[in-house]
Amino acid sequence: MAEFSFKVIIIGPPAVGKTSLLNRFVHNEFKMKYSLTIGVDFLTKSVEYEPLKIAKLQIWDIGAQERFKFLHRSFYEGAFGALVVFDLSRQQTFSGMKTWISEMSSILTDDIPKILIGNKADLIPEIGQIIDKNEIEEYSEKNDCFYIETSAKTGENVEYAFLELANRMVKKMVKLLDNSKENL
Ligand code: G3D
Ligand code: MG
Repeated sequence: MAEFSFKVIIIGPPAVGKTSLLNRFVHNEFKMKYSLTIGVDFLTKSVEYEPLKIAKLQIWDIGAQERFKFLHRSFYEGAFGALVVFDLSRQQTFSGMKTWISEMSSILTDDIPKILIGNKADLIPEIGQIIDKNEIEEYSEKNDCFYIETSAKTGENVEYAFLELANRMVKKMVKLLDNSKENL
């Protein structure tokens, strides 16, 4: 049985690869076409964050609802971790991603572990570094994120990103449980 179960959300501007990352992680596949709605609200996958220690991730993809701001609140509610995605091949998705972070912090009262993802790293050798790396790292640090570059297409770092998030959520949960024991 899983020791912990977490709601995880994937947020970020359209077409940065959120659904592709989720499908790469859960099904280990990359399809060229996903319909705007994936038809399910979330996918679950268990990860071994330490030998023989299992955490169950319930991962929510906002899908077509991203266009409807009034639906965002219920999407954020209960999330214990977030993957915040932008597209390394499109500069405007970096500022677009920031809007998602601010919206999330305005809705969730507690800070949750966040992995900042620069996706489509496979395109960099071809198109070069479009977004200033120092700027990304500075932003990441300031906003208490952990930055990872991934490719849903090749699979590079995808598992690592989810595992890193799982580890951070477990650490946070253990700390919260310890604190509540102290207060008993
Ligand atoms: P979204 O869920 O954030 O809206 P999608 O994004 O997962 O639907 O992906 C949007 C487009 O980016 C898709 O292309 C998808 O194939 C492509 N994509 C996603 N991840 C990567 C990646 O790591 N590398 C590359 N090269 N492309 C990626 P289409 O052509 O179907 O619109
Ligand atoms: Mg999608």
